Amino acid sequence: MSHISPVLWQFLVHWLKQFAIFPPEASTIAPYADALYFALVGMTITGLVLVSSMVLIFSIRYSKDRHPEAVQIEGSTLLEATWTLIPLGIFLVFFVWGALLYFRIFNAPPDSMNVYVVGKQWMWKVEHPGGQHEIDALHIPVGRPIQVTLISQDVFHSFSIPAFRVKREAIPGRYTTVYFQAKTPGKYHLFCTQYCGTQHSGMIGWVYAMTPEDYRAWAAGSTSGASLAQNGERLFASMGCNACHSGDAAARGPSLANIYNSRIRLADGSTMVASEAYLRDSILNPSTHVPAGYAPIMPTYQGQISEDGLIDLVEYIKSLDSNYRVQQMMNKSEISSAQEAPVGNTAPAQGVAKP
Ligand code: HEC
Ligand SMILES: [Cu+2]
Repeated sequence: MSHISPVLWQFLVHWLKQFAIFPPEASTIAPYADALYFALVGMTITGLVLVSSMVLIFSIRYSKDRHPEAVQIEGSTLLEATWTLIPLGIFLVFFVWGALLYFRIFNAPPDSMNVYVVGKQWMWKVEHPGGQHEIDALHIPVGRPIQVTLISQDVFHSFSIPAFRVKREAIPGRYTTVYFQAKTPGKYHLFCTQYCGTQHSGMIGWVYAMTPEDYRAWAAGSTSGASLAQNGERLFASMGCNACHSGDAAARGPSLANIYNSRIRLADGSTMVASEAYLRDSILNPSTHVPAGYAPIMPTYQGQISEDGLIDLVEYIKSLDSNYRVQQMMNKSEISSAQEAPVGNTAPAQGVAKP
């Protein structure tokens, strides 16, 4: 088709690729999402052609000129069964196909690297485990599964990277996650796709997918010197949490070591898994789930800690898990060996550079 006009053709290809109508397939999931999308469009067009050509044919065949006298046609069970069962089959195929894809998109592999993203009127704040902060930008390595843990500081936002075929709501008061793995290094648009106030349209940013080496260099160069867990440790001390959570048996609050991902027995006899959401909730609403054997004396910290601070505290409590500590140490040694030179007395980026 390029003989029409090379310039026009180039323009069309460029426009389709660069703008939201058909962005590049830059993540591992993108071709699968597109396959489903095109199959749906294809089926819809087939249905459209089928129905409109039948309308046309019947309106000619049963027109007033050919059939001046109306004739009542009684139903046909076979015909009705056919046009019920065939579409039912088609819809079930799409249901199963869509569900399988959904599970793939929302279940991050266990080895994925977690990045926190806080939505806020009108910006995306990104926090890497090594303590790198970014606004309206997200640096990630290609070829590695990335899990984004989202939360909003005010209203509903929606985190969308069209080139990765990823979209997930950022909800106030609740962590949601989404996962992707970038394939091609490059710069991709990041949008908020939920109307969130007057400057919603300006809530855009860039995702920088980098080679693992470039990413490692970036992570080492942009660290603020303290990981999220280290910031959390500081906050834990300054907010007086360790007055009650000192870890020894006589303390008024339970020890927080190793509680992450463990099953907590509550005072009412039920149990709960101490997820990120559980930890965040325990700080803001301590009386909602009280662990067995403790009096509900912890004060609420509602309105006193920002979402960023809560992320730091949650990461700190997670770091009290011995396995997590080991993992952090391993990442740390990997990053320093990758740099081949120590970075003075600032702590190297932790937990970010596992290739
Ligand atoms: C006055 C003492 C006190 C202070 C201060 C305190 N806590 Fe607590 N905390 C408790 C007690 C008692 C419980 C268990 C009963 C409950 O949940 O109310 C608890 C429960 C928790 C839990 C849930 C633990 C579990 O095993 O389910 C977390 C997480 C937690 N606190 C974190 C914090 C953080 C973070 C701070 C500081 C911002 C803090 N606490 C400050 C006394 C305290
Ligand atoms: Cu928004």
